[in-house]
Amino acid sequence: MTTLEEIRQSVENGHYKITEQVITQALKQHIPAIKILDEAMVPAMREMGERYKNNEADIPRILSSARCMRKGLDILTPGLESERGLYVGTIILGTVEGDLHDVGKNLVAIMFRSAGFKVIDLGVDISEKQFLKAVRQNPEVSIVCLSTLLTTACPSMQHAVKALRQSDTEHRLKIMVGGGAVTKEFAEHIGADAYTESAVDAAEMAKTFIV
Ligand code: B12
Repeated sequence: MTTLEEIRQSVENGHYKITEQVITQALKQHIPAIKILDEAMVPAMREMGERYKNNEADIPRILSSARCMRKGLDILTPGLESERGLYVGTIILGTVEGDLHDVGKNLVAIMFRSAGFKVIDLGVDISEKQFLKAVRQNPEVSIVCLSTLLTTACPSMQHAVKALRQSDTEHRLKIMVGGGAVTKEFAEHIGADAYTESAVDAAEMAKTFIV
């Protein structure tokens, strides 16, 4: 089994100590952090998502895999950050009110950081008021990213986007949305500037917003 396959399997099995060990080993073998993320960790989490959907994995199992992702990302972050270029800009990021999912959001944070952005990560269950406050307190922010995996939290996303637009009288903000519950059509409908399916594409797209 290759090192990447071992990482993938450890995330699927939910063994975070093994994930940490094998990732450390992979970095010693000079496997790029981005490759470890894209080719082992993200596919493993996707696979667990599929299994959960088909009732082949229960919640404790999913949480173990999510913990592997978190622990693994902690080790990968310095590598991803050193693969980046110069400072590009600042973004605010959060999962919208009513939604506690954070694996995808954390990946978005990592991808933006590795693309050279400073990321102000507000966390999960973030209300429109909290987004607005963060924008007010951080005048250097040019992009706000909202995430949701729950269709029941889509109205919160819509309200937050509307409130951000209304408060942005100088038109300095770009709003990006994503997460499993979001589609391109929904993003257009609520007036977001961009939607991408993956975190890697999100950071690439964001760069095009920065002149
Ligand atoms: C892990 C998980 C959980 C964990 C969350 C742990 C954690 N810390 O995040 C736990 C067990 C806690 C959980 C709870 C619940 N969950 Co859940 N969960 C999942 C699961 C299996 C995987 C999600 C995940 O981490 N995916 C991997 C990441 C990498 O993918 P991602 O988040 O989509 O992110 C990628 C992109 O979307 C994108 N992206 C993400 N955010 C953003 C933002 C921007 C701006 C951009 C551009 C891109 C972007 O980048 C990422 C990487 O490329 C999914 C199933 C699935 N197929 O997704 C269900 C799922 C999301 N959960 C679901 C549900 C219903 C729930 C519960 C309501 C269950 C319940 N009855 O209690 C609760 C809700 C709790 C709450 N209030 O939030 C449903 C949602 C259905 C729907 N459409 O509304 C799903 C789809 C399962 C299902 N098929 O039914 N869940």
